[in-house]
Amino acid sequence: RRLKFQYCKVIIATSMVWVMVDMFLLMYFTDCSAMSSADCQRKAKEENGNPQPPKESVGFLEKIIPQGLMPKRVPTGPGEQGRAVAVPDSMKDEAKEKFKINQFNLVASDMISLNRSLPDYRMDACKKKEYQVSKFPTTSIIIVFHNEAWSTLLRLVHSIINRSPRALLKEIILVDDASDKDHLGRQLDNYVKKLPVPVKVLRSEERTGLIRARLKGAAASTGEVLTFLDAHCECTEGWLEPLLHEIYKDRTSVVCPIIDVISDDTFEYITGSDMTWGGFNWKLNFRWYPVPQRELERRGGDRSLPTKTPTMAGGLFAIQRDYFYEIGSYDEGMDIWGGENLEMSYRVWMCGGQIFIVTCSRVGHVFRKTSPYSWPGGVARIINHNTQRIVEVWMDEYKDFFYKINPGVKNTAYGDVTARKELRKKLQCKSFRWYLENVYPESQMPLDFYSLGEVRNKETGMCIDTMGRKSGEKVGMVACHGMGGNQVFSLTKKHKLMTDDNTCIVTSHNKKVMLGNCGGGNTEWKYDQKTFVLKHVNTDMCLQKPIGRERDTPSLGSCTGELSQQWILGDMKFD
Ligand code: LR7
Ligand code: MN
Repeated sequence: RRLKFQYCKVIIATSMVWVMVDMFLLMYFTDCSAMSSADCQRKAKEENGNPQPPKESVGFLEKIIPQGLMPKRVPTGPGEQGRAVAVPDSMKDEAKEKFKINQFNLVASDMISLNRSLPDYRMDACKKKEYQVSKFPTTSIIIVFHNEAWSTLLRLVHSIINRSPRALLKEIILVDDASDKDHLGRQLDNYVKKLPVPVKVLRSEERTGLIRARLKGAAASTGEVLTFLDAHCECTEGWLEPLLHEIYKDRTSVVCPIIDVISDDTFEYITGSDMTWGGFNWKLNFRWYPVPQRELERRGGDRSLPTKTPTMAGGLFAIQRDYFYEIGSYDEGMDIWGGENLEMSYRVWMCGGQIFIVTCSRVGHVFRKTSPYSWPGGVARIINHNTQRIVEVWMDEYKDFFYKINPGVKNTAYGDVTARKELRKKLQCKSFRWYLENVYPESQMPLDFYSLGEVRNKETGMCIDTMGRKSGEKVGMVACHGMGGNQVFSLTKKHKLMTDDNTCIVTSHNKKVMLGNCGGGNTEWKYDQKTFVLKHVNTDMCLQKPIGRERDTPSLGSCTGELSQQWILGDMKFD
């Protein structure tokens, strides 16, 4: 009997311990890992459909449980483990309305914990790498924002704190570019004071644009490396070490993580490919393209090694602080948004540095379809202004591609670029041609070309026009408008009639004139500058005006050399 009593006592004691452990874990699983218990309760309410930015909150459990000892959470809340969030039907109207504020689903974002968990998305080879973290430079993380939402901005800050080695994280610098939202004022100042990492909040009274805002952040930084992030990102496990590793090895390396996609609708975390790199087209739009075979081979097929990239997207990268200034930081003459990423890409490569996508580092970014904020002076004016500053300083004769396709831009003022030209001279930077030959031979800009501009038929006076169509569709022929755009073609020295976005004039198997990929077949044309004839090499036939019922597309015919087969090409440079 006594034994039985003892036995009962043990059971009671054990159950009590378990109840306590349960309570502890329950609190934890409700995902309050960086909140006071009051905030935790509020959070639970929010997750029940009353999203509000938390007023105040402290690094609660993070403070009492030392880093590294945190138990692995069993994530249950909305969006945990990077899952998509379903906005309840009762909130769909509100979600639709609030989408306009930031051009993403704010209601969905507000439903997700600021500490949401994410899977470890790295490839196995990356997880196995061991880094000499103690030797690495420290970093300041610079985040500029204009009217960013509370939940996206703070979820980013929490993801940095939760997933970066504390010893490497010197500080986080938030640069408020003249936001007018209440939650980004004193509420933000108070919130960040309680975080376990130093956070500086800098404010601009006037809207300066992201370029000058980043310069302001950089000037206030004390870390050895500057890491820039857009304000609506989330960092994943192990994101920082591989970036700093590259800079530690070579201070002239500018490094980007793989930029994964956070859905603007559901906030699902969707991994991007490690097989894309950055390029650009004639309009100087930044674009992702497949990494060419040559670059895969350079890495010996090891996809966990950093990929050299001709350009970077611009929002997410790390650079050694002194090197950032040595290489010319940013062009302070650039306004609001746009172009600074290509400017920096050309500058770094042409002036002796290099740019990598570090495939072991993954950071998510909310990609938006349109821009949510105001563009003082108009979108076109700002982008043309910034882009002209790039082409005038860095692109040498290749700037013609941009101007031909956008002739109207020449009328936009772009300010004074002499200081940037002097920088280029002082740093003894190489030519844009060198860049195309050595860094970006896959570029859509032909190294050498005979002509650049309209392709005008001598008999009809009409021009070839892509009509905005794609590869595989027919080519148009309409009145020449002299406004560039879809009527700009280049006859390259590889004898291709090329237009923007790697599209060429080709012929189909039934001898129709079509748009096609420049890397495909049937792309060669020979121009005779005396007879003005454009002969298609594979068929030995000539390009001519539309015939028969097809009145709006050029055709192929047996070569006669008559006026209907004669063409004037824009800006001819035959030698
Ligand atoms: O006036 C402004 N002031 C700001 O502080 C305008 C913007 N900003 C902030 C803004 O709040 C955000 O944090 O600047 C950051 C970038 O602005 P976004 O998010 O509107 O830009 P984006 O993501 O559409 O654009 C990409 O191209 C930009 C060109 O100037 C910048 O380089 C962005 O950093 C860049 N984003 C990325 O590279 C993420 C991946 C997107 C791609 C491809
Ligand atoms: Mn962005």
